[in-house]
Amino acid sequence: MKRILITGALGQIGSELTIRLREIYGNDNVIATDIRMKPDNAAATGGPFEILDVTDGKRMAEIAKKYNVDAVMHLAALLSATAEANPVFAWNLNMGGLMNALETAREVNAQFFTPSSIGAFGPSTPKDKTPQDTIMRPTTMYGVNKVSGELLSDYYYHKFGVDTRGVRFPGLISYVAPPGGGTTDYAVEIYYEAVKNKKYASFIDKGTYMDMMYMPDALNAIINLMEADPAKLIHRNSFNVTAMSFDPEELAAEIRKHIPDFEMTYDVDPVRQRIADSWPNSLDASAAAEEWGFRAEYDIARMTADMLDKLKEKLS
Ligand code: AKB
Repeated sequence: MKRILITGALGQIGSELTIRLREIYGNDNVIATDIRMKPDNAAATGGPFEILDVTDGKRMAEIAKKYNVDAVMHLAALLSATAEANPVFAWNLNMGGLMNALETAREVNAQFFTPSSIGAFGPSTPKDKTPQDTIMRPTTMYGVNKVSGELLSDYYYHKFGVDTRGVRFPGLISYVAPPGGGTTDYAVEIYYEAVKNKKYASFIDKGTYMDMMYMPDALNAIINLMEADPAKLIHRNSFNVTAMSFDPEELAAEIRKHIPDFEMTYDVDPVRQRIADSWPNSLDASAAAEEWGFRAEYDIARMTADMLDKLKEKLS
């Protein structure tokens, strides 16, 4: 990777990934794109930035050619709860955007990354230590998009030789840019509310276990996978990755170690609860560890201490 085009660069992952990649590869070698400019987002102002609606394949290819990119990182997508509320729009945006990004990578002969998700699994998937290769029959539009995306990426690899790579991300937790419209978002909101108000009403019920990961580990996973020796990759789209699995009660208990009077209540959202219930409790990430050395640094304790420190600073 020398010159990288990122779509959705001002979103939850992109806001931090763009900056990390600019540190590694140089400011001018990371081209951030998003559907709108956010002047207060450092990813938009610290290097090249272009407005791009990912459903416009012609413009995407033009930008890739203008900057002579050799890697495309396609992050722009609707998350699970938003996709469930707007399934047709989600199909058009998530799949249309992905097709355009794959076609762009094929046209300019670029390496390709796009994230899949724990949402690619469904109720008939084994729930605990979910294997890398297993039943994938998701019951959400987001999940249907993610499985289709994994298959399409494999298709572009086998049919056209595009160097496609991907990971199945769990819920991603960060203090920089908020997620929007996801099922795992409770695990981000809880920290903001703990710092601001010392209480939180969770829209996901106690006893609901989902995989999670702190953003620094997610960024390392993307960069290490993209730099991995292709000869060592048996799997490509996509690798199970995870750092921890917890339910809302366990997260609240961890927060109470720092904010003893933190109060947790429940106001369960049936739509997001149904989505969460269809996802695994915990993933087996051993294929990622074996094939490209994936390893997470942050567990729930280390992540919570860092999140609360950083948020106290940010919100003061
Ligand atoms: C979501 O909740 O939709 C995402 C995901 C797990 O893919 N955070």
